[in-house]
Amino acid sequence: MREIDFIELFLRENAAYVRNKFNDKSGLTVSTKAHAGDLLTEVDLTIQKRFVDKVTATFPDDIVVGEEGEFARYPRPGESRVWVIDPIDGTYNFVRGLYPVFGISIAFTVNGECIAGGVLLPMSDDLFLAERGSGSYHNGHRLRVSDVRQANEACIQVDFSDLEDRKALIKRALDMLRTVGQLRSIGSAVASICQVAMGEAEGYLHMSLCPWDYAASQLIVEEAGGMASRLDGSPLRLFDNRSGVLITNGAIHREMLGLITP
Ligand code: 2AM
Ligand code: CA
Repeated sequence: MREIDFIELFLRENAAYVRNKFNDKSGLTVSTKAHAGDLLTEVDLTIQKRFVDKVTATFPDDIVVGEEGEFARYPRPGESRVWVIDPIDGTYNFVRGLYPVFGISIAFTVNGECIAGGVLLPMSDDLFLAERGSGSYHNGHRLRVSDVRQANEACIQVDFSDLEDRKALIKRALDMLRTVGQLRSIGSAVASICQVAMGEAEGYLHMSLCPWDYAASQLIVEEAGGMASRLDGSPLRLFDNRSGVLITNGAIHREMLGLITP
């Protein structure tokens, strides 16, 4: 089975489970991780476990890394075919019922490069798929970033994940916050990045993302003509122990980098 088809099948098969859990949270187990706003639910764990089991059954030699538990690690030397899952991106939104926007994100990587990626927003049934070199699609329609060329006309999304992130954003991105046309914060990196791919927003800035937060959506936005980098403009790679992420429609990328303090 092709990896992109495997991703699509898994996302479609699990959408109803996540929707049902969102709609009936009675008895839902929720715990905290790094801080009070960093939540973990049984849904995150169940989706990740279902995915690991399915990869093991279909591609027995492949590796899975992901946000939760022992899977939250980088690939080791020699581990080349690696799947990267964020079972629920936007867990806080899921638990609180915000908007409601959250996504399942799955990337297939070879030697640290994403080859195929998929994001599903279960509540709105938005499915994003991309294969390297073949474009990206939203519910079957080809995606293209917007052609907005100036930051003061752009809609930029940020996330205020924890206190350190907020301090870093204020310290390094105040000029950006004061310049851009519109600012939004919806609490799901994958949803925000896919909005850039759709041309609905022009950029996404986060001071500290993990690889599973952007592995799939980076490919989706790049295949739609967008651009992704670290905050100093260097290439955005998956497993390099760095964390700042700037994703844009490409046209405003250089201006945005100039609005971020080194
Ligand atoms: P998550 O829901 O998978 O944890 C807004 O919080 C966005 O930033 C979400 O996509 C969230 O992903 C991500 N994020 C990254 N680090 C975070 C942290 N320490 N606390 C909360 N959210 C974090
Ligand atoms: Ca998550």
